[in-house]
Amino acid sequence: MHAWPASEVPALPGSGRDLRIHDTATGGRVTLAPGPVARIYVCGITPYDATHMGHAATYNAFDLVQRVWLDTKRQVHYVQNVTDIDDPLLERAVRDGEDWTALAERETVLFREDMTALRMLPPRHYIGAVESIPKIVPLVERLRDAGAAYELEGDIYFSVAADPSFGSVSGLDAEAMRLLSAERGGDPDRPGKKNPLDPMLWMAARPGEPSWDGASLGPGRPGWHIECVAIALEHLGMGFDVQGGGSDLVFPHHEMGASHAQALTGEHPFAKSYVHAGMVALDGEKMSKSKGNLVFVSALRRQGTDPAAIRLALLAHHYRADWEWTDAVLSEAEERLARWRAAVSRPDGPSAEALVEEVREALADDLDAPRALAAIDRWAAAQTADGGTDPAAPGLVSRAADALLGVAL
Ligand code: 5CA
Ligand code: ZN
Repeated sequence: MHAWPASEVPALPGSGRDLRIHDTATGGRVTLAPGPVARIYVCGITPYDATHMGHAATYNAFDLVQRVWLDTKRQVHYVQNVTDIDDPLLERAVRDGEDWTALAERETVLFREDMTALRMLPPRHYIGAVESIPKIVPLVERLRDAGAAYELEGDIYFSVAADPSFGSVSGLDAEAMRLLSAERGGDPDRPGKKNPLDPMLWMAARPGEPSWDGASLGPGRPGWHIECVAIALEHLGMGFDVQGGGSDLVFPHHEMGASHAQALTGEHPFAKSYVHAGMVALDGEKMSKSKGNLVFVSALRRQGTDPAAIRLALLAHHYRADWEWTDAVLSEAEERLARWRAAVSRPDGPSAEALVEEVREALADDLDAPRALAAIDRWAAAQTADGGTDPAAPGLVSRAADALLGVAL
């Protein structure tokens, strides 16, 4: 699949700092030390509805990771998937009497437009689950042949017992895992499984549902976790720097993905760090396509909301916090955008070299975007109150907001 166009990342004087970030697997702060090419995999959308503020907040967090790395003069090898075949997508297509491929295509097009408008830097590889099936099938066969997977009434399950480090991403106990598995696409109560937590790798063709050639597996379609593993291994390999997504993906998705990859390769770890964004809520509940309590990026854009204001609304919250979308969040962001634009439109201003370092330091410190915004707020306030004499300052602030935060002033 093709991704979306990259917005320009202005060059800044000096160099950024290495990122210290919260790693779910160790439960603490780690200093990432990528090579000259940093490698990141971020789980993409399931395209059965439009991009909502929760998705946008999560992609904003990983866009900041990419921008911090670019500012350290590294290249970034970013891979993102599209879950373009899955139960909820098929259910929505049936509900609306629409062809599932047309639904997935339409929502993916809209997602690309939203990401472009929000100045999210595109992945180098943007890969669909369906186009990856020829890569997935041999992986499932290998797991089965190695005894790490077994058949149950034609379906193939992964055996979590095959990975000695199973549990090391989420650190959850068996009971918590069982509850989350039932909630998030697993089938812990299906009789005949070796372990209730074992996830499906390959689902034998069901009547009336799409299926693909599975070679020795028979016709069917892939399980969710193995899709992301196949794409990550193909384009990044083992031991990449960051596996990212929202906190609802910690278990089972990222736990199972790590176990699949570790059982396949005999190597550990799948990713060097696991980074998770908090959940955005609306009216007290997690924004989710299944519940329908959604604020869409595209709907706000259609109403004429400046995408830079949407981006500032996301940046005003720390990526690990759970937070609530409200109209006030957006209007505060619109006011901030107006203040910043007024401040950078003057011919000179207070010197901004120290400000750039403050923004760099805030982002390197577990992506503390609210602290970065506060620093720019202070510069804009000083500009308004006393002005300044540095003719380079407004341009530098404008370039820093764009390069480091993706906000075009
Ligand atoms: N296709 C899978 C990942 S392989 C998936 O989870 N798709 S999704 O469309 O449901 O979510 C896309 C991304 O947005 C995921 O990283 C998910 O964790 C994140 N996300 C979903 N809802 C929210 C929310 N309310 N707040 C923050 N992030 C969210
Ligand atoms: Zn995924």
